[in-house]
Amino acid sequence: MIKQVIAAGFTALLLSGCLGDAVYFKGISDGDTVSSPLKINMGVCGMDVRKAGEVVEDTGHHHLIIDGDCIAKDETVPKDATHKHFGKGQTETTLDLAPGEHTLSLQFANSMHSSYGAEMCETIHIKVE
Ligand SMILES: [Cu+2]
Repeated sequence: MIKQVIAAGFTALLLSGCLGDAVYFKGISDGDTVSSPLKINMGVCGMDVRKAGEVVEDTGHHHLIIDGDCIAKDETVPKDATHKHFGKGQTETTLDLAPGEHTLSLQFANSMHSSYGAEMCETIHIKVE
């Protein structure tokens, strides 16, 4: 039984890139050296991507926070040059980043931009050449 659960977990991991509720950068890992413009693919497990507007449980949209931290649960994600909202349900984007070290946080939030908190956030540190 445990073997089947573990096997199912690995299958889910292979198919989706994560286990349980989480967000993740597809194809970029913490510590990577990258070039700009940088193509970003955003993934989510355990929730569905939905356009901003109507609040539906366990759905939301991605937010990219450039050189900033994840947003605490239930706080509204700010909207400015370093807090990008993907309220049309986008799962990919391209970023222009200055050379040097950067932090990227991927934050999932509901249709009213209310954060799902650290559980639905991933932060990576990258170096742009
Ligand atoms: Cu938003």
